[in-house]
Amino acid sequence: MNQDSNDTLPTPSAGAAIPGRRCGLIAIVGKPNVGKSTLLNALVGQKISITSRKAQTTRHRITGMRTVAQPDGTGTQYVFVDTPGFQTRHANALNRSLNKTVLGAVADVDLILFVVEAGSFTPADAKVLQLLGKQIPTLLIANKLDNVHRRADVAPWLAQMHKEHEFAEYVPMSAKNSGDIQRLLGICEKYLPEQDWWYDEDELTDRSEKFLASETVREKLFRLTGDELPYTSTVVIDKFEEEPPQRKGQKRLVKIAATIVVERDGHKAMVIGDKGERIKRIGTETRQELEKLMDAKVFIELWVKVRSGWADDEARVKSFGYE
Ligand SMILES: Nc1nc2c(ncn2[C@@H]2O[C@H](COP(=O)(O)OP(=O)(O)OP(=O)(O)O)[C@@H](O)[C@H]2O)c(=O)[nH]1
Ligand SMILES: [Mg+2]
Repeated sequence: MNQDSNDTLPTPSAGAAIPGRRCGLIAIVGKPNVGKSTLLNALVGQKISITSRKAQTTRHRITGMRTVAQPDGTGTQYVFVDTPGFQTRHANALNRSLNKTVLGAVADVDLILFVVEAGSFTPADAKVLQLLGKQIPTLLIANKLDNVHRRADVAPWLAQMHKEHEFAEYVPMSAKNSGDIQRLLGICEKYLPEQDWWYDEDELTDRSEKFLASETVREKLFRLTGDELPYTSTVVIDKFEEEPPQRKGQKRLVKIAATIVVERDGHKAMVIGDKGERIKRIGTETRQELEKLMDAKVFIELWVKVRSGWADDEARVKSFGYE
């Protein structure tokens, strides 16, 4: 069962050049936890990709669009692709699948944003960089600049990066700074070809509401369980039903049932929490966020199931919707 049939990139329609219109694909790539999804959300202007302070949050390719249109109909459509953090450590089935997603996403893009943490370039960063072909223009995004306590340290580090690696441009910035995001949009624009837009102006993502629902549960799970819950948990949507509004002025109703799949009985107890308190909170926070995102009234029911070893099991990883 694939949770979303949308794990593919848009197929550019023969790319007719439209004067004054630009459109293209920009992949966001890097090791886990450097801020790729935070960057995607800021560039799109709306949260569509989940984030957390733990590594391995993103597990799918997630496309987010931003269209900057001029009154005369010209302008630029940026199609950003968020990817899982590239895994260099454990080679289980889940990680192999995540890496496959990354490699698939960088193949046919116009521009790559290679994200690292400002002031740091580790062997894990080098490994990800190695995967990227030299043919596609690549920007070094030195993110989390706001975290660098001594700004004076950044200049020599950047100089070193200039010397050792050939990027199209070097961009020290913070995904949490709106001025930096505007500047980055300006930089990206010139790498996009002149052609018509692929999506409607107001489209933000090609992902379904069902997919966003499962991701939101996963984000709350990660955020509310502290460091004790390993990353080998996942979420499966068992039911996603919509009912139209009963009366005018009311919102539609979305009924969701989801199962959180964990590896061990101990993990199940952690997710449920004392007297069911934690799972209740996961449900409440998910519902509040989805009601805003979907502009609907949401009912959500959560279950927890133990499936030991699922992340090592190729077939099971596939059955949970991974590539
Ligand atoms: N201070 C600061 N924190 C940031 C910035 N960008 C992201 N973060 C934080 O870094 C953590 C990881 O962010 P994510 O966007 O989930 O990182 P990611 O690269 O998508 O992670 P994976 O999907 O696991 O590979 C979160 O706690 C973010 O709030 C930034 O510019 N400054
Ligand atoms: Mg991410």
